Amino acid sequence: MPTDRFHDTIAALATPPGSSGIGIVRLTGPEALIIADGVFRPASEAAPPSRQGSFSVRYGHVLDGAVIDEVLLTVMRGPRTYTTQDVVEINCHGGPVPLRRTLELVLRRGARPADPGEFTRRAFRFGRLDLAQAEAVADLIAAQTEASHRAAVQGLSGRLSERVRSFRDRLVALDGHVEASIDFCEDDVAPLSRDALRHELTGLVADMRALLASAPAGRALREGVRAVIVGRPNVGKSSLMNALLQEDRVIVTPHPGTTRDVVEETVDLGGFAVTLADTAGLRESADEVELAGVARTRSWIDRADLVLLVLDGSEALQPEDHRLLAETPLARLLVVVNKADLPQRVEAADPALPAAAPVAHVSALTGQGLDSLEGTLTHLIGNGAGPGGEALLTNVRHEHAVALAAGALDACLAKEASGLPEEILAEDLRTALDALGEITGDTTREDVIDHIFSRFCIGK
Ligand SMILES: Nc1nc2c(ncn2[C@@H]2O[C@H](COP(=O)(O)OP(=O)(O)OP(=O)(O)O)[C@@H](O)[C@H]2O)c(=O)[nH]1
Ligand SMILES: [Mg+2]
Repeated sequence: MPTDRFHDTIAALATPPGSSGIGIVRLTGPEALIIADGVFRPASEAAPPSRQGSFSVRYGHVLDGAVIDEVLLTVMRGPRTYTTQDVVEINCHGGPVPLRRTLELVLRRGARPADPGEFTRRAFRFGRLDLAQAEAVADLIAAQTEASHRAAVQGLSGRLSERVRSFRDRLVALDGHVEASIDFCEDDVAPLSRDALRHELTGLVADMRALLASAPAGRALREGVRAVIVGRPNVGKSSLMNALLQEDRVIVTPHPGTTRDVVEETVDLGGFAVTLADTAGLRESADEVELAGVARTRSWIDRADLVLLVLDGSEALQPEDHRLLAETPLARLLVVVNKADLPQRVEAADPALPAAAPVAHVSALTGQGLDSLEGTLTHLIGNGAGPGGEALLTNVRHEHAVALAAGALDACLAKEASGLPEEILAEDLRTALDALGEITGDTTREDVIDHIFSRFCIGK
């Protein structure tokens, strides 16, 4: 997209088509105020839009010979606007006819129809948002769940961009020192000792890897997490489900085989949207209905992000327990030893429990140990990172770029260790810089930027 396109005036509907209380025609660009003057007549003796104060609203009419609509018109003067250019928003009645005719009128007066995401693209082009923040705007609009909404707000806050920029600043400084060792003409930057260079590189890689470690938490925030509760009959799976949901959602009875079908419910655990699935107890000899439930449970285990394998701590482990312990992939396994309120036959250090999987001792009946179980769960989901505070990688494109940068610095360290000259090291530093610039948009190719903005709706 040629950049001079950003210096003409664009207009679009900022609200969805159809009928609504109000609908907004939005304009931005150098001619926005002049065009507004031509279509809007303020009520009483008020000044026309071009002489209206910034961030003020006027009541009046949109006219095309005759009155098209009774509206409120807001003027926002650049540079402190969304696009950094003058912005005019006309709040029309939200019917298709007044909106269409108002839009047609401003187009006739010299505005051109905005491309999808062009308002935000201007915000990016003129430095009000970086690319990561612009992507977060699209994510915010597309967010369907509380969790994905939270991830988008996080991105929009610019915390990730700040973190990435601090990496870039350190790399630029490092590159300056390395260049100085190559070319002594630079008089204001001192070359760095190899020790200091190694130290700074190692620190940078560690910080980048720490950010990369937040990617699972970012993904979990954006997409939510599926946790399946499995175990043999009567161990207290449904009781655990109810305890985690804090409501009597599923039926609990003293009879094995109570739950016949999978029951799903989403709960907020430590800021993550966790979809819990209570399943039918797994055992070999069972009736036809139960067997069908068992088959479904197995497919749930295959698709879950986490498997909560419930054992009855008041009984010795049985062949079904052993089989489940052996069958569940360790990386996704959390062992829950239930009925901690009863005398225990399964101890914390029971050799049958896999040493590499976390084990929680709880009582679904009394609530004992549930807080600690929730803590373990959110820790597992977020890989140690959580939705608050720190910057998170919530976007695969960003994750890929940080991994590329960290990889380049690893390569740089390896070359340094084998005594290669600064000229060679500088190449890796520049690869890392370019990779990081992909996130904020400093080095992103125009076609990639086009693709990112093509996902936006018109009017944003
Ligand atoms: N003492 C004690 N009893 C419990 C606890 N958790 C569950 N129970 C009891 O164990 C029995 C079975 O509980 P459920 O939650 O229905 O067990 P389930 O694993 O869902 O059983 P199925 O659906 O048949 O596979 C019920 O009588 C519960 O009250 C616990 O922590 N302590
Ligand atoms: Mg049950």
